[in-house]
Amino acid sequence: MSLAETDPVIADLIAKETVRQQDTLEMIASENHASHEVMEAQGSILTNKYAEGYPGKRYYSGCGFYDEIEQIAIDRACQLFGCKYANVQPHSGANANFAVQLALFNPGDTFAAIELSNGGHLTHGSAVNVSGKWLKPVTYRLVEDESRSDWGYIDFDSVEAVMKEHRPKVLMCGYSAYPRTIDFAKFRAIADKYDALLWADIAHVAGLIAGGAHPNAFPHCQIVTTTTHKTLRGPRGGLILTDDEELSKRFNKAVFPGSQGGPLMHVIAAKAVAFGEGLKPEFKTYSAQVVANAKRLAKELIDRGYKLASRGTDNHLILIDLRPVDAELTGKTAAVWLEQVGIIANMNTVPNETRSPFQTSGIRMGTPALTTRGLKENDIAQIAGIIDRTFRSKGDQTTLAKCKQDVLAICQKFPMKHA
Ligand code: DSN
Repeated sequence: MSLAETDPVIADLIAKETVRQQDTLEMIASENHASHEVMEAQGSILTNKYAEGYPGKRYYSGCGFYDEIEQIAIDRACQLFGCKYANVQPHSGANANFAVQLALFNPGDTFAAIELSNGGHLTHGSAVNVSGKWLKPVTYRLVEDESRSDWGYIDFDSVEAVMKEHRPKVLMCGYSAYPRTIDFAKFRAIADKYDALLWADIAHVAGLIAGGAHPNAFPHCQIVTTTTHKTLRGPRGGLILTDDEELSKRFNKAVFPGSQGGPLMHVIAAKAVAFGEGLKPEFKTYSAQVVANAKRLAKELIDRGYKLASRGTDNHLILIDLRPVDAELTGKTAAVWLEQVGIIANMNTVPNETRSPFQTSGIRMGTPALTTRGLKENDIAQIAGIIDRTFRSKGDQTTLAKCKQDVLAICQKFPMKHA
């Protein structure tokens, strides 16, 4: 029996979502289209088994094939990122970060990370997350002075200042909305100076690192966490990496039994498949194209009068400040208009933000998913034109309808391969 026969309601919603993905341009910087093979592993019978523990050390019988699968995932992750130890069990990036915090800190301990409004993540010390409730984050910032050529880049003076003042035991780098290359070596020099461990959350750039389009976090960082579904294009999940045997043992304990129960073995198999894809030469081509596409998007929008955080991008994403083009247009409204025309993106705060995080003056956009569909620079230039017409439409329905037709034509030209 098929799902369509046994549960037509859910089957119908999946079918509708497939059409939605096919007929829209996915520009949320943290999303991608996983391969059919990744989804095949994720949708397999491996979901049936409990396998608490680690390869060779399980609590339940019948885990022989699961040991092999998990070990392959671990080995491929280590090969992909050039490190010695991997825990492939975190259910998400947030779970990976929580496990690292559980392993390293006692309640009330201090760690340094970027301010959330400057491109960080909830798990990097937000007051509404356990990392901010139980720990004491101290924060550094981006360069705020717009007369400087490095405006919008990491302000390493503020990194050094926060380390000097608070002497936290961990310095975190890695961001959710930072369009520039992360200088891991520079961070390590500061961490070493203040006897801190360096932890990179590479969730956004993991695929670029795997494909050689962004410098590697190793050997500079002692701790690396990531998601597996963004630029890395795997199943939704998390990963912890290190070169340090002692730390790896602590992380393993913190994942299980510290914070998770049975591993999602179907997802771990899908991670193994994705890491295998990441090791192929085609993934290098893909990662380079993601960056080339983002750079072209940045150029086209700057040429049309938009202000971009840090004035451009080195990676897969851009942050558009809408204020110079339309002082009244909020990120929230712009995202609604974009969705109306079939372009999916999210509102985002921008440097020197004047609005609340629920309205914002900016939009974050990325190119990982479009690149998976096969779009290249000239296609991106065409999309930049549509984005510009959408933002300048003042919500005029005739203009938006025309933009939607143009989006649909692009979607039909580049069908989603994995549907
Ligand atoms: N929600 C993710 C993002 O969009 O960047 C971060 O986890």
